[in-house]
Amino acid sequence: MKALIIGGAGFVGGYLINELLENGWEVHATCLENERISENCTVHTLDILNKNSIVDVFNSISPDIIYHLAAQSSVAVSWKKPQLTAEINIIGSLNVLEALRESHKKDIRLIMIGSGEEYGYIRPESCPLSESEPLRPGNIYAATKACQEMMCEIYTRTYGLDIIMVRAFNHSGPKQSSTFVISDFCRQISEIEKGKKFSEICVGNLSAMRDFTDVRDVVRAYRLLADKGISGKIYNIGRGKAVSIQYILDTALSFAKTDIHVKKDPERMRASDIPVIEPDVSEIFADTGWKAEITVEQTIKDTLDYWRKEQEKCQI
Ligand code: A2R
Repeated sequence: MKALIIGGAGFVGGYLINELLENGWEVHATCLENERISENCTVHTLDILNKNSIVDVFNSISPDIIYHLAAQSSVAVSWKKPQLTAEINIIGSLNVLEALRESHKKDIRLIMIGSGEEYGYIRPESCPLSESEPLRPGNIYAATKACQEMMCEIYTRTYGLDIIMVRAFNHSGPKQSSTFVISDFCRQISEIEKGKKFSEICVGNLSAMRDFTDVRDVVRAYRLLADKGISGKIYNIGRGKAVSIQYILDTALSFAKTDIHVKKDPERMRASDIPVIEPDVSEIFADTGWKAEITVEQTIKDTLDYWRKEQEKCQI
C-alpha cells in the first residue's frame, strides 16, 4: 500500500508515518518549506494553498491512499486568527479535493480528518453523539472543519470520489504542542519540577468534559480505515467516554514530584466553551474492529515524561 500524508510534519503526522511504515506501507509525506520530517519516509514540500503543486505531487506519487492532516488545528488560535484558519482549513481542503478530481484517479482513497468539535452546541442528553447528530459548530475552527466535511460529501456525491471522513475527538500524547490541554498541564508541571516556574499551575475552565484518546490509538484507526472503512461514510474516532478537565488536572498533578497550587487564569477561558462532548464510536468499531486501548492516565504519564525529557534537553 502506498500512502501520501499531507501535513506530515505535525503532531499526528509523525505518529501516522511510523504506524504505516511499521505495517509495511510505502510512505510519502508533505510538509511546508520551513518544516522538517525526521521519520524515514519520502518527503515532499507542499503548501495546500497552491493547488497546482498538489496536482503535481499527486501525479508524481500516484498513491493508493491520501491522508489529509494539514490544517490550522488549534481552537485557541482560531479565535485569534479566524481568516487564516478559514483559508487553510477550507480553501486548502478544497484545493486538495479539486486536485483529486482533476487527477482523474478514481481509485485513490482520501481520508479527510475532521473534528469532534464540529458537533458544537450539543445538549448533554444527545451524548454519546452519533454521526447523524446535527452539527452546530461553536467556534471558527469547528465551523471550518464542518465546512471541509460538507465539501467532501459534495465531491463524493457529484464526482464519485472515494472519500472517508473522520471526526477525531481530542487526541493527545508525547510531542503535542502545549496549546492543547494535556500537554499544557504536563509542560507546566515539568517546568515547576525543574524550578523554572513558580509552583503554581495556571488553568482555564475545569468543568468542560472532553473525550481523550491517545494519538497512537488514533493513527491505528486511520490505518484501519484505509482498508476497512466504507467509502462516503463519516466516522467518529474517540474513546466514547468523556472526562472533565478537572480529572485531567488531578491525574497530571498526582504524577507530579512536588507540591503544586492551582491558579485559575481568565486568559485561558475560551470565548465559548461547550460543556460536554462525547462520541458514539460504534460505527468505527463495527466496520474496522477498532477501539481505544491506551488509558487516559497512561497518555498523561507518557506526556509528562516527554516534557521532563524536554526540560533535561534545555539544561544541556
Ligand atoms: O501550522 P504549522 O506550521 O505547524 O504547519 C501545519 C501544517 N499546515 C500546512 N500544511 C500545508 N499547507 C498549509 N497551508 C498548511 N498550514 C498548516 O499542517 C502542521 O505541520 C500540519 C498540521 O499539524 P498539527 O497542527 O500538528 O495538527 P495535528 O494535531 O497533527 O492534527 C492533524 C489533523 C488536523 O486536520 C486537525 O485539525 C485534526 O487532525 O484534528
